[in-house]
Amino acid sequence: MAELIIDDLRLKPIADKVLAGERLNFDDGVTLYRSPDLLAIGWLGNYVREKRHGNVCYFNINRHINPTNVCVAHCRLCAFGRSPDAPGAYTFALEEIFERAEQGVREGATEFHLVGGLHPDLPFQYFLDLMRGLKQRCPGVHLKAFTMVEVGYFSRIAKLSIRDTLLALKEAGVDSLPGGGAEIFNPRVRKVICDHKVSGQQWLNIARTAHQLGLRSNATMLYGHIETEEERVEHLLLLRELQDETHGFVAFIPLAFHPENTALSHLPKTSGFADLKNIAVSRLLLDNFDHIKAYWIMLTPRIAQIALRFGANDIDGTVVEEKIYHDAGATTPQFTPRAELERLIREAGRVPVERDTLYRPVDRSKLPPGAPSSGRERGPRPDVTLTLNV
Ligand code: V47
Repeated sequence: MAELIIDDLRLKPIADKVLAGERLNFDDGVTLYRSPDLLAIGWLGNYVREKRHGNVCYFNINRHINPTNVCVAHCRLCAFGRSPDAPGAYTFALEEIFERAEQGVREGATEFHLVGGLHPDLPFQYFLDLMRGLKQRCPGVHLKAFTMVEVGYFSRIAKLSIRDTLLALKEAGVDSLPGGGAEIFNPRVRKVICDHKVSGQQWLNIARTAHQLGLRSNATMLYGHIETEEERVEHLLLLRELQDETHGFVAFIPLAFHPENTALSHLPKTSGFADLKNIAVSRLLLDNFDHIKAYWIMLTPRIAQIALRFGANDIDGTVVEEKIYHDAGATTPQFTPRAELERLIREAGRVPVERDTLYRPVDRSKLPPGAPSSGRERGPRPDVTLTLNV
């Protein structure tokens, strides 16, 4: 590994700790965020990344499915949610989702990532039927479904405890939970960007309960809006504390705020500098998380590729259909074929490894007969736009 060159001398004691394998504290996190010495911070993030994962970079063959964009929360950060009668509001009938899922299986997907709006009229049963139907039709595919925010909402509408809501979801087929809805835990920030969502404490409690029930999850942080450096560090350390307790988090994904078409559209987009800094600082602070994901949809493939040398060891998957970021002005494609993900990874000097949701390598020669030999090679079929407005 090349030599570490530090321009910002405030980083020296932090570098010493990282090289000695010592845990960083709150003040270290704030210093890292305030320092302009991105190359030194990236070097340290990469050091930790290579110690854990060597040259390997993971990707997966997945498909995102958003059952509905109808949402009662009306978060200022969001461009995806709609009122039931607003133009563009949609809710898929279960059969439409099954059709998309079966297409995903034909394309070699090992994971469905399912998240959606907080719908005022869909009963909890719709989501249980959705999970059961998917498991029945696509038994080999991992269902990573419903954020802590959706679980909190289901528990309210079904009048069940969080524990019973999670147990019902697990029994219906949910295998793990995605990391969304965490945003920034601090109440000052939540009041502005997502005032009707579960609180930060509730998000953490739902994650804790899920982990206790054997459901693993991811975690995210939405940066680049009104949060301070201290609030970011506080968020990361709360995740680290819960991870010490449960070891239930699989991967952490820093998410860059996209302001277009949101109530915060006056805010600037994040810079490449901030995106890479967030990858590296999260790698350094989250010493008990195995995986840091550079989600190419949000970062762009260009920045995600560089992130593979700043602390990230995963570039996410093929995705196929993405609405949350594209409604908020993302200019990335919605689908990147396997070969292109592998090319991006190799060009960054890493070795691409296809993984499943829990980071077990996927051996396509061992998949059941009829499964695609190498995941999807061709682009998605033109979209099916059968929608049901309820
Ligand atoms: O929870 C919403 C964020 C999240 C905007 O777990 C926005 O593997 C930026 O959580 N600008 C959903 N961000 C995405 C997500 C995710 C993505 C990929 C992988 C995984 C995983 C999880 O997107 C939301 C919210 O934090 N979001 N609106 C916006 N305008």
